[in-house]
Amino acid sequence: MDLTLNRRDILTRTLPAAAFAGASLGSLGTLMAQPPAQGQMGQKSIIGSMIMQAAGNGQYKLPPLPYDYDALDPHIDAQTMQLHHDKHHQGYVDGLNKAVQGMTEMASGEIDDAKLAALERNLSFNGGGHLLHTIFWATMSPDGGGAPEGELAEAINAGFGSVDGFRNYFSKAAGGVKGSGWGLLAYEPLGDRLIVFALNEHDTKLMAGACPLLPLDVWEHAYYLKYQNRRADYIKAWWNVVNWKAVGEAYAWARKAFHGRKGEGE
Ligand code: MN3
Repeated sequence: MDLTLNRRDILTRTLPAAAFAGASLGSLGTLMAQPPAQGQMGQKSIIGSMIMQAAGNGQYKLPPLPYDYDALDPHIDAQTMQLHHDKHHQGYVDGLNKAVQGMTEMASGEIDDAKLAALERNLSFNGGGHLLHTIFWATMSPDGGGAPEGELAEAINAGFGSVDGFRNYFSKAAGGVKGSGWGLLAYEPLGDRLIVFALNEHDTKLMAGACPLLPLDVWEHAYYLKYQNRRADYIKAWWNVVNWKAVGEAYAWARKAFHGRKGEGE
C-alpha cells in the first residue's frame, strides 16, 4: 500500500477529516439522513434518522427507540432497555444541555480554572454518551444478527482477515474494558479503513476524526439485570441483534463523505 500523500491527497483527505473531527452529531446526522445518491440504498438510514432526532431547536434530545423495549428479548431484556434508554441516556442528554449552557455562561464572565476543567469533562462525557447511545440503539434490531454483506464485509475482511476474526477481536476489546466503557468499530478516514478500539466511559476524544459505526455499551447498566457479572455472555448475545444493514449504510456514507465517488462502488 502506498502511504505517501501527494498535494491533492492532502487537500481531499486531510481537510475533510479535520473538518469532520470528532464526528459531531450535526455533521454525522445531516450526512446520514440525506437520501442516498442514485437510489443506492432506497431509504434514509436508521442511524441518520435517529441522529436527526437527537437534537433540535438548539437543544439535545432523547431520540425514541426504533423498536419496543422488549423487541431485543431474550438477548437484551425489556427492563434493561427501558432503564437504559429512558433514564441513563436521558441523563446524558440533560448533562450535555447543561454543559453547553454552562460553556456559554462561563465564556461571558470570569473563567475559573477548576470550573472550566469540570465543564470540559462534562461536555466530553455527556456528549460522547449521547452520540454513542444514539448509534447503539440504531445499530440493534429484532431482525439483526447474521453477517455483514457487500462493501462492509469486504472492508472487515481487509482489516481483520475474516468476519470471525473481527468478531473475536471486537469481543475481546469490549470484554477487556476496565470498569465502564465501550467497544467500537469505526471508520478511520485518513487510512480509509476500519478500526476497532475500546473507549473508557464515553471518551470520544480518543481517535478524533474516526466515525463511529458500531458501538457496544459494556457499562454494567447495559447488562447487569440479566447477565450480572457475565459480560462475555452479554457480548455473545448482542451479536444476535446487530443491525448489519444499518452499519453498512453508515460505512458507505462515512466513506463517501471523505472520499467522494471513490466510496460509491469500486
Ligand atoms: Mn449506557
